[in-house]
Order: sequence, then structure tokens, then C-alpha cells
Amino acid sequence: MSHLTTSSVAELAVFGGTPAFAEPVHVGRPNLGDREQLLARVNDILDRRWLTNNGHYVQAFERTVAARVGAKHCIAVCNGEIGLEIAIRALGLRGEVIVPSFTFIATAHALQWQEITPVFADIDPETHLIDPESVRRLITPRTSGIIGVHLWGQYCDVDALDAIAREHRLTLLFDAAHAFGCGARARRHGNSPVEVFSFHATKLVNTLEGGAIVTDDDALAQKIRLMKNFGFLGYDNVGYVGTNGKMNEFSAAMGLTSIESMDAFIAHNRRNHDQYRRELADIPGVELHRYDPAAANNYQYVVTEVDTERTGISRDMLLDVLWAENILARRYFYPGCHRMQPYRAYFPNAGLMLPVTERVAARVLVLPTGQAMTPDEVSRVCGVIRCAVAHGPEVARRLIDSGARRHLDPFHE
Ligand code: T4K
Repeated sequence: MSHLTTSSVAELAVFGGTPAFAEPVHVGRPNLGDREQLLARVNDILDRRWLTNNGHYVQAFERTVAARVGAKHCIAVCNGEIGLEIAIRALGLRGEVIVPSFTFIATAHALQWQEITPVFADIDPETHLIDPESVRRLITPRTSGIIGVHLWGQYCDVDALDAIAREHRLTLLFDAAHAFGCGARARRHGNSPVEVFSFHATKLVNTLEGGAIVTDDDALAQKIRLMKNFGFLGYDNVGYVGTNGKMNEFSAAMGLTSIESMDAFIAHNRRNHDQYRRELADIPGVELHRYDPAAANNYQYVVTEVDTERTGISRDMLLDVLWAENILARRYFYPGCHRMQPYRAYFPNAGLMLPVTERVAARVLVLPTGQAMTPDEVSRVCGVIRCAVAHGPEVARRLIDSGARRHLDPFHE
């Protein structure tokens, strides 16, 4: 099967054909910078015998990130989730905090871990970003803050959230895990003092595991620095409850090397995205999420929405077809935080308040991109989708009859 045409259903791997890819292709395959440069840095770290605790490379990484995003302070941390937890604590959030349900579970867990209740807001159907009107409806006397998530590298409606935060005296924090390399910081447009990035292996720029908190607020930066290092003010002197949120030197070396190639990563992602757009354009019911051309994006996520009424095959059946071909597409952020534990138990009827989240979570399919994906591979992915949709009802029927389904959707089907 060429995987570039609408071949016969029998040739699909899910029905016994040869998979389109001999090895799995992933969403979130790490981008790698200059390997020699990285190894030279690793050797230098070993020579220095300074492996963690605010070392040379962590300091250089913090300066580089701060310069890239135009922030006065950058505090590198061991991952984005810990970064969120520290920022939430440093800002004094408590009680209830409003977050979108359509986000990675880390956004909600960073609150719940500190016994703060995440209250789930709905999203905009076009952008998938937190809907400020939904936020407004959820404010109670217990609300202390709002976390906006710059999902898919798109900045959420900072001005509207900022206005709500000012009106109700709430603290605004941004989960910018997806947004490194996406232009101006949200803070510039609002009064929020803090943004948190993730540099996990699957992100545009990675430090293996890692994250960063950026702010212009001197006192807050100082507090966050102490909190990520057990609260140590100096040798033998602890001034705060702290945690261990430190980034190590190898991670910082990876991050520095990664940032040096960041523009090339974005250009590669952009080419992949353009190609997906061209090749998916004539497939009915598979819509590529469009990024605002006026806003910078890192194109790290190729997001599609599957409209079953037009494809004749559900999003989850299409996912079964893709996985059999070794194309490990993902249904981020299904089924929405509100349907995961413990939140499902706390708010069993939250779905009634989140109609857009429910609909989007049932439709989104994220496709592989990044440096590891070549134009030929993007074409092969699109070819499989084209074939499955061209024969949608037949593929759906045969999948049900064969019992070959692995991605079921107990929430929406
Ligand atoms: N806020 C938001 C909005 C986030 O999206 C995230 C993280 C956070 C906060 C928290 O930041 P961190 O604490 O993670 O720094 C992945 C990532 O683990 C997670 O970092 C990311 N968001 C989320 C969107 O995606 P999973 O559960 O999909 O991970 P996993 O292991 O399935 O990996 C994704 C794909 O990447 C797989 O298909 C395999 C591939 N992969 C992964 C790794 C680690 C590789 O090819 N090589 C690798 O080394 O969560």
C-alpha cells in the first residue's frame, strides 16, 4: 500500500495489512540540537565536577531564557509541574482557583497537591483556550486566582482575564508550558507577575525534564529561588518551607543547546504544519486547528478535530487505525481534567457546565510532528487518514465486527 492514495480497506494494518511505519512515530518525539556542542558541554560539566545546585550551566540557561522572553528574572526548575506548584505557593493562592479543564492534568494537580480546589472553566470552541465568560461565572467568595493556559502555544485572552482578576481582586498566573518561542509574554499585557514554562522532552525546547518560572517582580523572584532550594537563605539557615525544585547541569546544557537550534525547530514544525494543512485539506471532516497568523506560534502541536458525521468513522476508531500503522497520534487532553480522578468524584456533574470542553475532548486528534518527521512521513500519515476516511463507514463497521478496537470512549460514545 502506498499510503498516499485511497487504497482498499483490506490493506490497512488494523485489518492485517503491512503497517505504514516499521517503527512507531510519536507525538512529542524530542527535538535535538547540535550533538557535538551538547557533548562538549557535558564533558565540561564533568570536568568542573559541579553537577547541580545553581551551577554554571543553570545560570547561563536562566540568563538565556530570560533574554528570549524579555523577563527580568528566570528561575529554572526541575519540571513544569513543580514550577507551577512553587509559583502557586509563592503567590499565596488558596481556596479555589479557576483553571480550564481542557489542559494537561499537571495544571489541576499543581493546585490539588496543595489542597487548593481547581474549579474547571470551559473553553472557546475555535481556539480551545479558557473562556473568560466561563471564568466569570465560576467566581465565589473562596476564589483566590485564575490560571490561564496558553494551550497549543496560543496566548489566552490575557486582557479579558486581567480585567476579571482586577475586578475581583484575584491573582492571575499563566501556565505557559506550551508557549516557549511564541512571542511576547502575556505578562506584558496584564498584571500577572508570573509565567511557568515546561522544558519536558516533548516540548519545542527541552532540558530532558525541566521548567522555568519567569517574572519581573524582584521580591517574588527571590522568594521562588528560596522555595525551589528547600528555603535555604544561606549555609545552615532556612527561612521558608521549601522543596527541591532545582534543575541539574546536564539538563541546563541540553536546554542551552536546544535553544540554539530553536528557530530551526520552529521552521521545521512550520513546514510540517503547512504540509499537513495542504494534504488534509481535501479530507472531509478532518479539520486542522489553525493558529492566528498574527500571533507567533512554535507549531509544536498539529491539532486536528474529527467530525464523525462527515468522516463516517469516529475519532477513536481513526486512532485505532493510526496506531495499527505505528502512527501513535494522541487525543490530548481527553477526557478533560474534570473527568479524571479525583476531580470526577468531587464534581460528578461538571460536564454539564463544560459543553465545549466535552465536545472538543471527543474530537481532538494530535498528529506527529517535530524534527523527527520528514515530508515523506507526514505524507504517509495523511495517506492513512485519507484512506480511512474515504471508506469511513466500512472501516467503522469492520472495526466493530473484528473486535480490534483499543481506544474506546466511555464518556462520549
Ligand atoms: N502544563 C501543561 C499545559 C502541560 O502540557 C504540561 C506538560 C505541564 C503543565 C507540566 O509540565 P512538565 O511537568 O511535564 O514539565 C506529555 C509530557 O510528559 C508532558 O510534559 C506534556 N505536558 C504533555 C502534553 O505531554 P504524555 O503523558 O503524553 O507523555 P508520554 O510519555 O506519552 O510522551 C508523549 C510522546 O512523546 C509519546 O508518544 C512518546 C514520545 N516521547 C516521549 C519522551 C519522554 C519520545 O519520543 N521520547 C521521549 O523521551 O505527557
